[in-house]
Amino acid sequence: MPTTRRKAPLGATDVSKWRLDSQDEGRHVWHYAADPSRSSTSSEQTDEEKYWLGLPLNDLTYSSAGSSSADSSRPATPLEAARKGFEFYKKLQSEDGHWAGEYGGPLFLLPGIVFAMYISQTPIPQEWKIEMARYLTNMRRDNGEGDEGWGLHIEGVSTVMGTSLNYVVLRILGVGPDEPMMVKARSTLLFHGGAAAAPSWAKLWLATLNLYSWEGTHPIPPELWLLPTWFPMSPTKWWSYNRMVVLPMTFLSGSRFATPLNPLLRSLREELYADAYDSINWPSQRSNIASVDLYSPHPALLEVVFAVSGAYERVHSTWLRKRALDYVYELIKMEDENTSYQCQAPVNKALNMICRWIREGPSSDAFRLHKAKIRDFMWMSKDGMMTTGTNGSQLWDAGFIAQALYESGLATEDQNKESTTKLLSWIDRCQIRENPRWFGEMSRHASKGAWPFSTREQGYTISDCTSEGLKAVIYLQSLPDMPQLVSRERMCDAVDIILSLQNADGGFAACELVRGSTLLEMLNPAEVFRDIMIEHTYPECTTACLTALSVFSKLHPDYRPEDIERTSARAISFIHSSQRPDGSWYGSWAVCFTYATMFALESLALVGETAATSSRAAKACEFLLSKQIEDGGWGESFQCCETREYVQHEQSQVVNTAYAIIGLLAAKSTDHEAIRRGCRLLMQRQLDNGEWAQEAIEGVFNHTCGISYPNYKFYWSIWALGKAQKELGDEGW
Ligand code: LAN
Repeated sequence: MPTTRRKAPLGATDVSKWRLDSQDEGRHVWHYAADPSRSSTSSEQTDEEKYWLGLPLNDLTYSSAGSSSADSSRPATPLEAARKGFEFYKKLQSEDGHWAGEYGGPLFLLPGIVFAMYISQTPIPQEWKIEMARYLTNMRRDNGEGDEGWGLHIEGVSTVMGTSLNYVVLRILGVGPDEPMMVKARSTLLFHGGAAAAPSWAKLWLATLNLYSWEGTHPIPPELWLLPTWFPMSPTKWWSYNRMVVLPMTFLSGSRFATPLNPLLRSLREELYADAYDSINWPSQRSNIASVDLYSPHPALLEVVFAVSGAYERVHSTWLRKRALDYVYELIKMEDENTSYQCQAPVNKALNMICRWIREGPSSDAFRLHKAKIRDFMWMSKDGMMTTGTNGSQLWDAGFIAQALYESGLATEDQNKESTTKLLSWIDRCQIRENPRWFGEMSRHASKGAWPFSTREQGYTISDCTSEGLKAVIYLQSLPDMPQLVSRERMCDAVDIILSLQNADGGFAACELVRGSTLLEMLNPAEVFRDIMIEHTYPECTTACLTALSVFSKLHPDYRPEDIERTSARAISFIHSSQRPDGSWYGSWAVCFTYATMFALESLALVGETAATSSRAAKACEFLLSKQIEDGGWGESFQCCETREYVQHEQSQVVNTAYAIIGLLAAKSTDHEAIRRGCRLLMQRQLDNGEWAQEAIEGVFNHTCGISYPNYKFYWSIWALGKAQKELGDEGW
């Protein structure tokens, strides 16, 4: 991660004045004390707020770095360390029972929000401007020539996409072109070919801002949406995140909307390019993508499709275009209404907001409602203000914390009762009770009974979130004196959803069934990502579904027993078939092999396949053991996700170590000493106050983009430590 705490050109706000509202069903809304309409800002900052802002906690016993801890005695056993870890972590729990968190990492999300506000002339609050500029100042790379801009994500090298978009953001926020960091960023940009060589998503944003000619982009015709749903290329068969982003993109591309020029934009036209703007041969830029950005080059078939769409654009019927744009607009409206204007993720949130503004204007209800939900994506951190990957990771974190507490035994300890009861009640309220209003029209998978990744309001079904939510509820409700909040009927609804999500190969994808052919990946136009055209099946999601079905059927053996048995058997064969020759599994949603291997080993353990009984589990254990390093830990580099090969991180990582321990325990590995060494590393890394410090970025999507899961260091460590002592005994630590 880039060095933080640099001097930012617009300065900094007083961080002690920031407050987080997180009581409204887990919505996260940061606001600044200077706003007189908020009365709560006069209250003292909570530990939750202080922690995420990087300030010392209220009880200084729990403040990290340099504080004199009252309880600086080192825990003697893993369970003591887990208990101490949770004593700290409990302080960060929101009043309503969930844990908030900084869900940042990608560096192409803040630009979308800022551009949407700029284009629609929505004032950006001054404290946001200051803190956004501070964030980008802190996240800028500074590694010499060619790497002094911004990457795709906070740990990635400078790219044309990251640098061009964030440079424009800073100029909009009021940073001048002569600031030293802007001069450096510009030279990085020009070194890689200037904004002319931007990837297609960045080209589209720049064209919308009138900083790129639409002639320089491959047209994405809105008529795509008029294709019949049985047609192999129909967007209804795509991965839903891709589908929902391309939807407003076709609206903008099909209408060639460009914000009117003004002096700032005119100046940017000069700053972003190596050549004079008017001299650029735009059509020849369409497939010009800087090599530093290029992860998925355009397949030959895509170039053919682009040639056809380019030709079509020249001859298209205005009548059909109008019909297509009207239909696309209807779909945009439905996505907005289905998600109460949260949208599926901030990319389509920002694009939809612009489309609504173009059609209905600034004073429309739709635009007003959109504006009100921007705040859900703006997270204030110690480094400044960022845009988050979704409106948070609330349910995902809540589900794992519950299981970590249950499996470590901490859930039954008296001092944690209040915390676990609140957690259960939050997870209960987060379950989605109905399908969204426009669910058929939007080709959505059913969501009644599902749990989402973030909040119930956002409302998209996710297979593994449904499963983790269900397991968490069943575990917590099994504890003495816990209220029985989620009924059998509601658990059955969740099970119906899980069963409906299995694919032909036995595996589970993220949001929906795999609908399209893998050949559609040959049409992936987003050069910076891979495997985004259709859903794919994953060992992580499959394990979550399988284990949830198993935990549920122990509680309610009479509900759909044959279906559950058949589904589970097929899921296991997916886990078998996705194992790699070296014994590992590749992880798509976190870094990387240790993560997926942990999940897969849990699946195998369910059907009795452990190191002693199954060559598959034994091979997986060998793989894990071969990656343990001298200090007892495990550490994977982010490069694993990109190269799909194991690359050692320079340093062991708390989260990888925890995954490996949990995996080895699930497989009943007989190498107890390796597990103990892993635990000792986790204990050494624990600070005197019980917390663990932030290490490398934990998450990933689409193989290239890092995304932060800062809560992982807490609950995976607590889980691994607690489980290790439970299984290996109290002695010998
Ligand atoms: C997520 C975050 C959570 C993640 C898990 C639950 C961890 C995973 O097991 C299933 C897939 C899922 C739900 C997931 C899918 C893609 C998301 C939504 C993200 C990585 C968070 C951000 C990302 C989204 C697509 C970002 C916007 C970028 C685009 C390419 C549209």
